[in-house]
Amino acid sequence: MQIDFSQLIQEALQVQYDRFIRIVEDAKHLICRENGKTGNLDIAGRLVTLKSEGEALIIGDLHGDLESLIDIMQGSYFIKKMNLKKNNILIFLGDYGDRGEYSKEIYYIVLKLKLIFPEQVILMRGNHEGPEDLPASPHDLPLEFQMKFGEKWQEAYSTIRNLFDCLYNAVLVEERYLMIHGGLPHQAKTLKDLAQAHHLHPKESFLEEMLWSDPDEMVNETCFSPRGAGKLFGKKITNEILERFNVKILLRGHEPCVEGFKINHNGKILTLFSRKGSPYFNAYGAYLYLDLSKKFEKAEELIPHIYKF
Ligand SMILES: [Mn+2]
Repeated sequence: MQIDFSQLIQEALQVQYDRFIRIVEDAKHLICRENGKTGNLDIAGRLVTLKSEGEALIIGDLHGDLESLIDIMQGSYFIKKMNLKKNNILIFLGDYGDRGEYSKEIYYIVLKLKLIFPEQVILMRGNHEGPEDLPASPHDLPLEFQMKFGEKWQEAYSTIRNLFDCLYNAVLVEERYLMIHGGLPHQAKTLKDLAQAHHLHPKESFLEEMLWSDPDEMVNETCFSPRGAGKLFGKKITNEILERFNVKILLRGHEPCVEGFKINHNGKILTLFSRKGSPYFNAYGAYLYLDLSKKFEKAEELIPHIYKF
């Protein structure tokens, strides 16, 4: 389908309550029911296994920064590429809203993209889309909804919260990558632990760690995170878990990076942060444009495929 991205932005900026709710509801029905093979995606629980063919555009945290999303979509020509080939996949690593003032527009745009390209867009869950007992702070989305939708804001808010429960916990590209918003769940044993992390929560800490944890160079195994949720995890955990799932590199978002990206744990982790401006310090945002058929051993080899803006 041909879509005009600048028209989609205008639509998002002007959207009224009824249409917003309809898009969120439609996306919720679509995403929550996704199961089994759909195009190049193979879905089990909330884990997507992706074929190692075609290309992927991978976008980190946006946090309400509409300008960065526009820069990425226009700079990458990826909508055109999705139109050309069904195996070109757009992946968002989560954290669409809060902090910037265009949270609702970003949600609208990514959900609309999912509805237009159902087999080619993967929306992952960030800690700002987490379960209600793990609230992220600041959480500006309710306030944005109040200003935009007036007294109907609560209905809009509970509708989008239901959708959050269906966003994806993890994406796996066999023998290559594991994608998770925050970090590696240090006691995960099977792919089912990743796929069912939301159902196992809060009994098991898998989901909390996947949404909230960060890699740390000083920690050996795990330790308490200053974020108050999730953990800091060390190289030993990274080596163990990546080996367990037979992948080389963890691709994640969650942490602001001065250059828009950073590498941890001897090239086994690449962090992407795809928004700029206040309240963060990073001079660049970055995204990754990846040929999924190629095998890379270390995150350093991905640097030529990272685009900074
Ligand atoms: Mn985050």
